[in-house]
Amino acid sequence: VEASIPEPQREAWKRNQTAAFKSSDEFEKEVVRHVETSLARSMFNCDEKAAYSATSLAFRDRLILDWNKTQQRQTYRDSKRVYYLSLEFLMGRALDNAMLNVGMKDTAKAGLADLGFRIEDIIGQEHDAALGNGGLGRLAACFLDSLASLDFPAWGYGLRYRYGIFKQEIIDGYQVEVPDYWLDFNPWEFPRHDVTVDVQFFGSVKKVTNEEGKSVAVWEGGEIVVAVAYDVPIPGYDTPTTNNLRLWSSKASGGEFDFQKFNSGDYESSVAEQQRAETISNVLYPNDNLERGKELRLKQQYFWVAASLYDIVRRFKKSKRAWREFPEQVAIQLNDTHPTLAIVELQRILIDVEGLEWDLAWEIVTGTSQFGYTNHTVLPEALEKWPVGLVQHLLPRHLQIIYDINLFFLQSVEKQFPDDRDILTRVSIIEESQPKMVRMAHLAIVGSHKVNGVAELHSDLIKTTIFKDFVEIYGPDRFTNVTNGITPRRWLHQANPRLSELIASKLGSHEFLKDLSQLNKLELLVQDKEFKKEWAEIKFANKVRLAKYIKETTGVNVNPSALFDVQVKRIHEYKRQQLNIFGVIHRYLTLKAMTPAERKKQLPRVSIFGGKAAPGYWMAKQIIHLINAVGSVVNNDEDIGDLLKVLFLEDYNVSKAEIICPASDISEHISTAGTEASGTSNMKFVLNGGLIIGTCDGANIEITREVGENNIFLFGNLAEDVEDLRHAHTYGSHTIDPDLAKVFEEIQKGTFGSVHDFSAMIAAVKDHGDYYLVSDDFHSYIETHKLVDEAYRDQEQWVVKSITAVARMGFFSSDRCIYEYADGIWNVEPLPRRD
Ligand code: GPV
Repeated sequence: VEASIPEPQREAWKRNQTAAFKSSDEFEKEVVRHVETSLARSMFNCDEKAAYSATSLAFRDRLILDWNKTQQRQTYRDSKRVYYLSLEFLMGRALDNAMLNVGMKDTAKAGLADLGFRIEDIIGQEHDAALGNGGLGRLAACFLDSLASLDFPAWGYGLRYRYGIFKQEIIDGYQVEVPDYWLDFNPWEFPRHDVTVDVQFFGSVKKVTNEEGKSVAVWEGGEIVVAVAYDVPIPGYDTPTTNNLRLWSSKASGGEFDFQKFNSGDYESSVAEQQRAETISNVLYPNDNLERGKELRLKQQYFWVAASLYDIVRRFKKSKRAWREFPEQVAIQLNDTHPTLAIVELQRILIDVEGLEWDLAWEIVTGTSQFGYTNHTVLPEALEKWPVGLVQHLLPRHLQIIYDINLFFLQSVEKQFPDDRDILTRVSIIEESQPKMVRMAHLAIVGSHKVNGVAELHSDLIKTTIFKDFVEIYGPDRFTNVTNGITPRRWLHQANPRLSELIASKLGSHEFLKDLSQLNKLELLVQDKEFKKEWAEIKFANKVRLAKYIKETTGVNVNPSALFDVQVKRIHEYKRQQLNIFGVIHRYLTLKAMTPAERKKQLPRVSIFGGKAAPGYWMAKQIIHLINAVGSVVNNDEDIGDLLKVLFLEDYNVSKAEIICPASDISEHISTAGTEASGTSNMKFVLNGGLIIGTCDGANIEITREVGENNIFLFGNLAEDVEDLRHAHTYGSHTIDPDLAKVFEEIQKGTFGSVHDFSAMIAAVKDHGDYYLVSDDFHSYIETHKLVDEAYRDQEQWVVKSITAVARMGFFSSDRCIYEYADGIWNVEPLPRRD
């Protein structure tokens, strides 16, 4: 590449190469330069926001230098790349992460102090990048961190939503949604106005005969929306590798058509067209584990998939390789079924644009290590289906291709199972319902070479329930498991710096942050008095920090010596925050029934909740209301005092999780067995020295295997018994647990206000079959909480449990996940810098 540039010019470029800052002096210079030029301010009006902006720009400049070199290296080496397609990337804040990953936080701290700022205040200025709902989006963010940290040539592709997940306010105990407009100043993105893709919608398909006498499909008419790339640098930890997250933004194609309208005085409608185009990337759909089948959502999906594939193909074509080599150069991971149209779009490009024959094209599309599909749920309401009519209208050519894919697929199934008519109906990509629907999961399985679940139980469940027929058809090898993980950089080093430093001091280095299995050496120290003392002190300090935050945001005083019991995650009936709050009410009633002398012997508890409800999920909103209603009674009851406090923390997000996770003693992961695919916050809490109370569900099972049964509190019915229990509720006699019945009576007395509001929650258990088994698990839940209390009284032993559990968490690093995907699904190698 270099050889094409004449020597003298090359010299001039080299002489003037931008250098990254190395000292705090150089860093300060950069900050001041950005304050004075990029921000047009000065010493006299540089507030914390401006200092944040300038600091971020200084770091962004640094990242871009590494980013350029990484991209050059990847292009030059022309090795296989991974493309992670996700509609959600829940990144949180970038500055602290960038400083830690490039190893310059101390430098920045000194520099900022010199200029009169405290680094924590500056970090706190940043608005979270909240382009995701919950676990699925955060998993994508952890994977990007691991991919870069392990030097994999990898790109993330997503949408640049103008509005991320809404901001939650609690008003009179109810959730109120406020738009999250986060783009007014975002120093972390690079607009690439020169990187655009035209994306077509609507129109019709014509069959024409080409010069070679072949009949080909031409998709014509409709409208064009332009995708503009915005690039976000993703720094790896302790490596110069800096990967790219490319987010697409939609804008109108200002073509001749617009001008005609404009000239003919139709200004308003040409503006309206522009606005319509821009709505595509306007807003993140705020549903977690739920698909509502909105047309705009399908538009988002195709817009993002078409732009990303065009980009991927464009990059591949630069290498001048034959199409057959595409699966050797490109691995595409589908984060749930949202990007499934990529399979159809690639087939369309190959046959309609590149002129390949169907069979050859389909061989490439389904090639080994081409598409992988990750499933994240078995809940039927979350499985995507699109009405055939809608797909026909929006993407007429794609519907034809889907029908052809289905035809060939069903023909082969028919050959394989000639005596089984029903299997065809069951596995068809088209559901013969009224209206007919396209089943995206079926399309994803047929088009991918590997399908994975996200924890062992979940991966077994998909093979035996929702995708059973496909195991018969393709054999068990198409299905695999990759248990989720989390990045220890953000979730230990960044969120809990003191614990990270203590561990580093004992292990002799920070290497464990890149090889988390090294934590196991901590087990040798569980009897070290001094170490245990420091360990406990750090947990206490983290609880003090959270108590301070609680005081500031809710006005409630909590005692940091109390047992902190945390459940933070999206509000969902299957996650069972209702079980938790019913348990809290039971505790309250138990305390109330005691004499003051008995009460004195009880262990103080702080019950902390947080999480958003989808705006249209009425029952989830009632649960939030009940939690707040219970809090306002319990927190003001003088009989109770410090013995029980109930808090709902507003607007739970990534940056708040970084304060909450390190401060928990016990956290709740209490989904109905078989419903939570994996869960990842369970891992975050244990990695920070908290224990968990949980059901035998998702990754809880593997956490138990790793940390040992003595270091976790399990309760409740097993997944294998759920179906029978549900059946018995509906067809047998259904009796409610007596302790739970007392809780219901208390609510119905009006102790917590609005009886009317809470009646539906009670009816769901009493009258509507208790689908989530709240009553079945209640007794076991209460008994297990008693064990938690007892165990916590023995602080010495509790700390031993805490250390032991952390020491055994190495498996849950997202680095381990990435190695498993790279090996078993993508067939890609890392590309470290050769110095
Ligand atoms: I489907 N998940 C999510 O956050 N949103 C969704 O729409 C769907 C799944 C979650 C699962 O609920 C978690 O169990 C899992 O840990 C996470 O995806 C990552 O795999």
